[in-house]
Amino acid sequence: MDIELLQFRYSPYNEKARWALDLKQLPHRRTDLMPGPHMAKVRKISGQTATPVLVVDGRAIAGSAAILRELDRLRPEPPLHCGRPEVAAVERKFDDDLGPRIRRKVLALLLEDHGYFCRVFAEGQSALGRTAYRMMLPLAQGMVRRGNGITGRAAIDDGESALQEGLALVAERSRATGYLVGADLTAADIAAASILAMVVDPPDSTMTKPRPMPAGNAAWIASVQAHPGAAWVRAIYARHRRASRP
Ligand SMILES: N[C@@H](CCC(=O)N[C@@H](CS)C(=O)NCC(=O)O)C(=O)O
Repeated sequence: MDIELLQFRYSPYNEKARWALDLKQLPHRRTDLMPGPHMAKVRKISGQTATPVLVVDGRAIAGSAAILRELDRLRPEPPLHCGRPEVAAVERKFDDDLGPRIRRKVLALLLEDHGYFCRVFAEGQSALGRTAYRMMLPLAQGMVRRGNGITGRAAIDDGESALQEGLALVAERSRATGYLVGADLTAADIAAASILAMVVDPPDSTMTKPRPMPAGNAAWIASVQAHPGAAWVRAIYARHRRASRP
């Protein structure tokens, strides 16, 4: 079986797909794309532009939830329990509601420093690719803002509300067993931890942002660390996400 993941290195939805591939130890290739220039290639392969896209023997599967379901089918162990309604409901809450809202504030802060934005999103590219990306960013940033719904101050502030809602949700749901649904890791934990990792920034992980970091970003990350929900994200990463390759 030939498996390729078309991905952004720094993205919670791509992190979900990588996490599942790593847990299931499925041999595969990863192709790093940069937000913006990725569009033509991803559209050609999958008919839409969002990453991650998993290509299995030439068949493209788009969307992290669909990818996790497919990986559970292809390699059932360890199970992610994607078919359980409660797992799917928590995954959907993070994927479709909290994730896009939190991401608006994450991207708005990253766009305050174009050099840093490029470090985060163009890592792993050739020197030429990185330079070209840095040069096009002043023009491309409008597209990033529009594409992600960053319409102004209210949209950015709403990202903070969504973050607090997500942290409270995982702190509450994980109290009994350490996991969000039942007593084992499921797609619900992977979705929630990947999305909250954008701000919790678990140390030495595939979602740790490069240092040094612009002050605004560093202050935001520092402000959440004492929350029990952030402690849960760090614990899930330490226990279940040992991969070092983004
Ligand atoms: N619901 C989708 C969301 C995927 C998504 O928003 N991907 C972003 C990166 S975080 C992307 O590729 N955006 C660029 C685009 O849509 O063209 C999923 O779960 O995979």
